[in-house]
Amino acid sequence: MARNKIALVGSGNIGGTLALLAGLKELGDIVMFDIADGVPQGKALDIAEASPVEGFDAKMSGGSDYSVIKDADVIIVTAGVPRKPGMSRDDLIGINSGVMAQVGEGIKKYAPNAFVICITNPLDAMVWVLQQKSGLPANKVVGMAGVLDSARFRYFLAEEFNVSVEDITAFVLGGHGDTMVPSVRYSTVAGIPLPDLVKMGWTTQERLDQIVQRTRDGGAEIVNLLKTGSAFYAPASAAIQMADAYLKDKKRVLPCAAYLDGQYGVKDLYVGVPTVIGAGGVERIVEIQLDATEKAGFDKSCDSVRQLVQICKDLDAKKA
Ligand code: A3D
Repeated sequence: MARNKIALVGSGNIGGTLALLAGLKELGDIVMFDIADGVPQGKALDIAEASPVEGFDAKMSGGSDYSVIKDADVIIVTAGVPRKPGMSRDDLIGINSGVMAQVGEGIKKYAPNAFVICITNPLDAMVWVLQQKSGLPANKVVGMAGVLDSARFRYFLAEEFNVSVEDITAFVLGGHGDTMVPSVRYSTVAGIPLPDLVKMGWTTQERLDQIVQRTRDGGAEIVNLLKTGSAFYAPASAAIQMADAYLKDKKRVLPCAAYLDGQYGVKDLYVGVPTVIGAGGVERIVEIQLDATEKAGFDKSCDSVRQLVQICKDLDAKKA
């Protein structure tokens, strides 16, 4: 059986980490692409040279021509620019929407059967552009944000309760930005919902509110520490989990930026919701009953994503 082919479009900080993780997990052969000629080739060779030590078999290659992504099974897109301190994700829209248009064309031409995971920010708007420009079915184009946001939430909760990160499930809805909606009542420690843990005296509502806010600001916290770019280890881990779910048909229930066509009362928008990911791509959108506060937060988040998508449409119309 031939190995799967994983194409990484963008070979910067996240792209390099993706290649290493995909190699270590033996997800398939990996091809890296970037406009900065030499970088994808150099990183691919460097990681290939780690394979005898780490004990994994995967072909690693790189290039600057879209033909290298030909017939990829999975494509993970990080091409574009990241944030610097003082910038919001939305400040990236002018440059990155143009990049998504190019990447979409490349995917349409060379890998129309791929499962595409977008990471480039501002995420929910960029994955919308990527789906439009690639012409791939909406269930095969998805955005990574929820797995990362909920991982951050889980990590902060594990620290608060002094329990294993593995025993915490966390649930985050909405766009990847300041308006994201971490759901307290659907997040648990070994099945015990957070509001019950407050009643049990494990934490206070005030502490939980602080953790929710820290989760919302999780990206900015790293940007302010690094000063030269944004988070890359955890974002790469999150996208690899999604790729793994698709390649192994695991039917994982993962929060992703998925295309909504009426679910949650939203149409023609990518936004973070729980999904089932398996060999069919996004196989199902899990529609939970939102309470009034969650619904208000979710609607506000959708409005801000809608505004960004409109900016992308206006930029595209100007170019045409
Ligand atoms: P960085 O290390 O700068 O890598 C980006 C790469 O894209 C660079 O190597 C560039 O040369 C390359 N590139 C630029 N333009 C093009 C193009 N037209 N075609 C192909 N390649 C191109 O950034 P990074 O890896 O740290 O981050 C990549 C993206 O992910 C940024 O937009 C970040 O904002 C975003 N990001 C998203 C999350 C989410 O949770 C959604 C988290 C962290 C970062």
